[in-house]
Amino acid sequence: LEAGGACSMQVEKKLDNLKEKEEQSKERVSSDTSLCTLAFPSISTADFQFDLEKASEVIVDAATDFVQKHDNVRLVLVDLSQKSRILSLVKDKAAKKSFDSSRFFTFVGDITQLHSKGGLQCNVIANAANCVSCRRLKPGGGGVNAAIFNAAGEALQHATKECADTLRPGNSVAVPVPSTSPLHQQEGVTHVIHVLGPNMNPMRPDCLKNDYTKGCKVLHEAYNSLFENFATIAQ
Ligand code: AR6
Repeated sequence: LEAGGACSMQVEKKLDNLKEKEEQSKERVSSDTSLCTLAFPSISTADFQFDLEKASEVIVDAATDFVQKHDNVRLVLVDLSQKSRILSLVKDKAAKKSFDSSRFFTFVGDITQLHSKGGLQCNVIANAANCVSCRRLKPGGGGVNAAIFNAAGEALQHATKECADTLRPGNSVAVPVPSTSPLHQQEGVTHVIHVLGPNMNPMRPDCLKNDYTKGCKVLHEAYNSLFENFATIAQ
């Protein structure tokens, strides 16, 4: 009986330690507001059906390269679920590289509610853009594009139209979020960067038909373009 009691005490202590560590990491993440932060979804890996393993390599290469070259910025890969496979692949691959993990990390949450629900302040968020008709930037579609346009309201549609109408795969465009937008007011997001990644879904335009040599090149270009646009905003 006594041994059992000691055992459950040990388990409780371990749980307390874990909770404490979780709280500390949340505090570290939310308090570090001196760094300009970009939150981005995994481009092309849901509706556009890009291979997750290959995408995770591109993300880790592009992101670690970027944070090593730029001071005072943070990159955060976001997905909706704790069980997200792309988040765990990226976390595992990033852990094998030696770099400052407070400047590139993963986070579970809705990219449109990171501050209000997650306690994570991000100045800039990226959108996996909906260009399914003629590469034209527009609201709707599904996934993260619909979520961002819904959260930002009409103001973002108008602002997007002023900056660009179309986008080619591998490119991105930065759009200032008007101060009237709820995304600006409630979440503190000043810019949305629309990114168009490579498409492997035969039901969508410009399908690369499993050509991963071209696909990885275009995905790399998409992340480089996204990060360069972010660097300009962060300056
Ligand atoms: N917050 C964070 N991550 C999200 C959210 C959200 N609210 N919603 C989705 N994700 P996808 P794609 C993650 O399909 O593959 C769209 O319909 C999701 O789990 O949005 O580049 C557009 O209209 C995944 O990890 O983008 C385009 O036409 C990631 O965001 C087309 O799909 C990207 O998923 C682009 O396809």
